[in-house]
Amino acid sequence: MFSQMIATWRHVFKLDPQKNLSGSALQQVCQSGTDAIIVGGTDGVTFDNTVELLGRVRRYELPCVQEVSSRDAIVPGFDGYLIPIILNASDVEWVIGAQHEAVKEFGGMIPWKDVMGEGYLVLNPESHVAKLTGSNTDISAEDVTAYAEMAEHLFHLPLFYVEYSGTYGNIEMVRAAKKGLRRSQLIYGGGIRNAAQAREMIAVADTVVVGNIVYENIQDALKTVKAVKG
Ligand code: 1GP
Repeated sequence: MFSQMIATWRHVFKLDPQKNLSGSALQQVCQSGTDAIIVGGTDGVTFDNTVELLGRVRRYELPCVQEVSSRDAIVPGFDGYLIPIILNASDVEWVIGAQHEAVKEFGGMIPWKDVMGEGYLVLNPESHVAKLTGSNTDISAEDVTAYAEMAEHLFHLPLFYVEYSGTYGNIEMVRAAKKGLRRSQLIYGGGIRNAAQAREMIAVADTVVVGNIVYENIQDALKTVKAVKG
């Protein structure tokens, strides 16, 4: 079951369908011992480039899930689907609007047992996702704890994602999120570029997500797996 599978994840790589990754780098990523591949990105994600990346990852045995950012790019055949709900977005489109449109369009075809909502907190003001969603990133640790409590107790979201996409985050903010959670799984992603950073974040978060460094320095990316999983 999707929710049971995701609960075991400690380390995942997030691959962007718009970016180029050689066959050899993809093989190393998929055979690194990471728990899963998330396919997703903010810009330029299309049905075609998502299908292509899914097909390449499917040559390996690990789970592959899609993080949906555009309803036009939803591709059947993933092991599961993650639906971001941007809790600190100023534009309601990214809290409930885009999701509503997608459910209206695909309702009867959605395999709900393979779908999970992620309460996202976007904290890097320079990131594409922060700009796109108008996220309010100027918030305190107390705000973060309150968002986490709301995600778990009001919205019953199984996943809470502290997103610093593109920059390494403030560990105190991750601790503040953890403070607000009892059952929901805490995911951290953003700017992990080496083993030490991965180790620091996994000491607080339940799961760490490693993205950009895969495309910049594959060897350093691979070292984050061992740092997290030992
Ligand atoms: C992005 O949280 C992920 O959604 C990973 O971030 O690409 O900065 O590693 P990076």
